[in-house]
Amino acid sequence: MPPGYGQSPLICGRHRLALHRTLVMGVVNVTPDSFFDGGRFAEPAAALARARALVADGADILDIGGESTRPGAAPTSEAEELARVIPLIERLRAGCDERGVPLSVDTRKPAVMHAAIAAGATMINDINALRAPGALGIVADSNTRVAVCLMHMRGEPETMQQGVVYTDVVAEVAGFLAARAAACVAAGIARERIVVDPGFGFGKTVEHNLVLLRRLEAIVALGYPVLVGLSRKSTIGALTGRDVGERMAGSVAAALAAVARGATIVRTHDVRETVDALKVWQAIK
Ligand code: HH2
Repeated sequence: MPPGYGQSPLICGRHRLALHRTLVMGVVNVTPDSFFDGGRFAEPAAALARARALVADGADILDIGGESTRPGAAPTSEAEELARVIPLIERLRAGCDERGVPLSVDTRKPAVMHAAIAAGATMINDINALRAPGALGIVADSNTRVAVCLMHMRGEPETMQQGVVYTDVVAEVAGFLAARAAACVAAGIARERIVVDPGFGFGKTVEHNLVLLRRLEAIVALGYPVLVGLSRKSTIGALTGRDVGERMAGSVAAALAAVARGATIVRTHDVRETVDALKVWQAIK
């Protein structure tokens, strides 16, 4: 592990996020079709209330998404995604952001990244790791020095679970993330602005996800803070036999296993329960 890992805070626009304790990223999906919360917070008032509730529950970051990327999901148009997320970011900026909770936007579209930064988002969470033409430049050029989460995904959401084969999933994911982080640094994005994520469930079988989780240290060894998103995903369903609405306990267990292996940011729908679990974890540690 490089010297100083975990010491320097994550630069997230005007925020500096200390990484000596695990951070919890609360998910707000302003979509009709997300696999867990789709349709529940699609109306502006419901999304705003949800975001405020997650902050009250202890979220360190809010991740706002306007496109479902669950397996099989059809793409959302740029205009639709902008209409879903930008007004919410503008409304939240005045409330949550002033209280020190950075706003992240979960998007792979450069135009949404650009508009979200202008509206006050200070983190870009891109399941496509800034591979879309123009995406790298938007993050690199942002005067506000937004943070970026680079996630590994094999294929596209619509087809990514079909015929997935890796020779060595851990080596391939780590190699991809190292290359994308290097591309960011070469474009002028400081290391302290970069987070990496193995992308659980994105073009991976249950076994791939388990191997990645078991050997998460290989991703941590890249020297960037590691974000994990296992919340309510189908791997938890496969292990517990539970429907999506009943996967909270399994998700918290998986989050703790990831934290034990060095993850520093946990992306979750269940902020209150995850925060409690981490408090207990931290006290014992
Ligand atoms: N998972 C989802 C979406 N965005 N971003 C990162 N960095 N890591 C993840 O694991 C991740 C992510 C999928 O979850 P969700 O947003 O709840 O569902 P949907 O894509 O259906 O909106």
